[in-house]
Amino acid sequence: MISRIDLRGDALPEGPALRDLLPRADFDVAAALEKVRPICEAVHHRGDAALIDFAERFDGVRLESVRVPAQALTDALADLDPAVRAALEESIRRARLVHREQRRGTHTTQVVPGGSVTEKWVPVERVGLYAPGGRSVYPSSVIMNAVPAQEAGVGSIALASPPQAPAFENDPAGGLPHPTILAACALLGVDEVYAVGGATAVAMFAYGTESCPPANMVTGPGNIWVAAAKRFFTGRIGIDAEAGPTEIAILADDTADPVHVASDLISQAEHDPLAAAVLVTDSVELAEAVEKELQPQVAATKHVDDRIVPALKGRQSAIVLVDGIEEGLRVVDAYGAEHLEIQTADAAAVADRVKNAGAIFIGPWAPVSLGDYAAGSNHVLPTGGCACHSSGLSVQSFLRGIHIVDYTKDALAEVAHHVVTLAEAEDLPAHGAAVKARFGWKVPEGK
Ligand code: HSO
Ligand code: ZN
Repeated sequence: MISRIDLRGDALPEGPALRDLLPRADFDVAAALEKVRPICEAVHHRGDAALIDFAERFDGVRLESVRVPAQALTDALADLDPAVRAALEESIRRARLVHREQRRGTHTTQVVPGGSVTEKWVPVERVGLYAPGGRSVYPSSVIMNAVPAQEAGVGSIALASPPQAPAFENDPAGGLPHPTILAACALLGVDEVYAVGGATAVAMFAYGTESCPPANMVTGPGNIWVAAAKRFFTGRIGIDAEAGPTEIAILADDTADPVHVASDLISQAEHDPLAAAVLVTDSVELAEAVEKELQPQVAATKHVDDRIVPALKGRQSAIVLVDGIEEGLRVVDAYGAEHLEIQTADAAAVADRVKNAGAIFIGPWAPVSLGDYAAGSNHVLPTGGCACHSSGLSVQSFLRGIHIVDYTKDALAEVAHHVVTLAEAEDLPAHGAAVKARFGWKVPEGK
């Protein structure tokens, strides 16, 4: 069901060589880029008409308009199962608690008397959120994208999600995004919604169309086409990340419960045949018990043949055996998992030493699925090893820091000779002249 990589015995290699020993899915965004280019160009040139044609081709429904009427959101919320509504509301409440505290205030540094630099944080003006349809209808992801944007103070938030094909003639749900996505939007107060999917949604937000004003930034999960479209527009708009298939790594010792470890590996394998489930352990007994435990748990769940089995059997998943937790830490740092669980003795102390992970889950009572829905943490996290340089989605993702430089004449005079010296060293005398011009073309005496 899952392969083993045995790194015991010899000393572990360093850096990239260690990374090469660890499993990872192929996720070739560059190849997909060429295919999304004509789609993006069509949206650029033909606007809404292109979106409507692509919806017919990809989603099997001919839309009259891509904008979802407000009434559809109200209806979806009214029809939502009350238990799902209560769970979504609690998820929103907890996410708000955490994200509200991420807000940064304006800060001024007095560099010298009369010379200060203030950093003010300004929200992105307009953001387009994407919520996939099809296999991944995740209202929880709508929450994880909308809450940090709202808490950052983004003034204009729109959401796109693919229209559903009508299930029967005159199906009222045909042509609208999935009803739980619409209901989540209603709960969050996101009322500008478009029935547009995949790369075409990213293109709509990037260029704008007759119905949809352009956005400054696009965030949200998606398949490889969404990732490719985000790469296509990088530089023109802001993006969160090119999210790849989900990953769970678990660092565990012989104190871990194999039933929990197996269920957590399966929980993320459930997302995608390319999802990665990696157990790093120094305990052969645990490895064997987990291998044994996977069988009955997989047999008892859903999505077995299309996602879980291919994900666990894929080259991206493995049980990695190491000589002790010290080595385990090196392995999980080299891997840089999107989600990392620590199931060891003294798990908090071990977690404290981890350098690379999107999010860390400590001990037996913090499974990744808690974080997926209701811990208050964000579940939009760096994948594919990007955790070594990037963070998960946060309020900060939607803010720009602007430096405000405020110097008096005396404060400028004090440092003018350094500015002129550096300008000359860089062969940019006009830079120096811009300072000298303020002092009768002379360099003031420095202190
Ligand atoms: N684990 C996914 C997020 C998700 N799980 C949505 C359930 N629904 C990526 O972090
Ligand atoms: Zn998940």
